[in-house]
Amino acid sequence: MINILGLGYIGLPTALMFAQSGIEVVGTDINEKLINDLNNGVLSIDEKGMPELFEKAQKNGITFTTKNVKTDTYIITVPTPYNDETKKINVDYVLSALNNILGVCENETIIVVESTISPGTIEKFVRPITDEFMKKNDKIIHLVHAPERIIPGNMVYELEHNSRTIGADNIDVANKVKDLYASFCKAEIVTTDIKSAEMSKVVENTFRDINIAFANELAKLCHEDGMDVYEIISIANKHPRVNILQPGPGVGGHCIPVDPWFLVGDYPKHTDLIRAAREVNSSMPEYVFNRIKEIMSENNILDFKDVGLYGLTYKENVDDIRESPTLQLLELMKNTVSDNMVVYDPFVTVKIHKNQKFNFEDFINATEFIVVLVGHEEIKNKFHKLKDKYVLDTKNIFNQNDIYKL
Ligand code: SAJ
Repeated sequence: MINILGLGYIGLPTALMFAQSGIEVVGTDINEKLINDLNNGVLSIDEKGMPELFEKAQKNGITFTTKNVKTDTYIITVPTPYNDETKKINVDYVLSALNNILGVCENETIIVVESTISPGTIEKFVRPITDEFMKKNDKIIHLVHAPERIIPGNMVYELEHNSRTIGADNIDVANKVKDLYASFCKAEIVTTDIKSAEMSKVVENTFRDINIAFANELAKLCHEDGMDVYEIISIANKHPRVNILQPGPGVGGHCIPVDPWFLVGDYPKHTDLIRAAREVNSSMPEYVFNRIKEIMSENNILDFKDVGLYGLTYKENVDDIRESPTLQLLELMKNTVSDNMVVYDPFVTVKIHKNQKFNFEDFINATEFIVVLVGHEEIKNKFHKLKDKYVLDTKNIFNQNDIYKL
């Protein structure tokens, strides 16, 4: 039986996937409401494939609880934020899950950390605790790091089809965990040591952050000199060894804007490029704000309440607002007249801004200048409703001539 600790964006789909494949699974989370909802058949993540997966997992007997469960295989999928000042990883949630496991686990237990952790985290923070526990209790604990790679928006598909990495101290344990993941993962599963697994995960997200930062920097300089950044990227990408990502209003979510900081925090002397990329991406909401003001003054729009921000989530067609560029933009405008802008997102039904609309028509009717910050399908399908409006399209989803771009 596997006990999965932390039923968020990664833990829940992973738990369901194991259960669907016929493995006995218990999902644990400290959030009582979440556990009650799951036990009552209410899913916390709205994504394609999830309802069907949930149904199959329920049929196979998955259970959810706030308690610690006695077993020999645990997977930790809790958040790993960073400390704002030092930029170093905050492992509090991982260590709290670990201590809960050690309170109940059996001999020869395997503890898999799936949460993204900076290189050396297991060695520095986890192993001292398990070593001490093994000495005192005469029980053996095997530590494993098995980072995930799934992208919100396409998680069910990617769980099955993306390659994975298993980092362990010896090949027997690595193979045991590999077999477990192979119950649902059809792609290659690579085995390595723990630190290489930790580092490769952080490197993947840092690579993407740097690539997006390059695109964002290009967007700024192209705008200054009247060049079309999208056309230039598209032409450059025809080179067989060039693949530049897309500029945008900033980088959100809780992976890409977080993981590079772990490296900056731990290796400050060697991370000039990584830090600069983070800074470029973090500067984008402010850049968008300046573009909004430029366009307002060009068109004699005087009142911020005539401006509408479309999209609050961190990217298209998901309901996750963590670290979203729009929230970063709203933070910049807080306590100024610009905070009178109107906001709307079809995926966000809770009130997070004083001038929020909950219906597309109300949003459109209330505004004269629409700033598209997220390329949800909804706005792509309703482009015709924007025909009498000024539009700043920060995601390059429209190709009409009179649309403003970054
Ligand atoms: N973005 C751009 N330009 C682009 C691509 C993305 O500005 O060309 C922005 C998005 O709008 C968003 C942010 O970047 O605000 C991040 O979105 P994303 O779709 O690039 O990635 P995430 O955060 O949803 O998921 C990432 C993925 N990592 C990589 O692609 C290397 C995913 O595979 C990881 O599993 C996930 O982080 C994670 O959990 O670490």
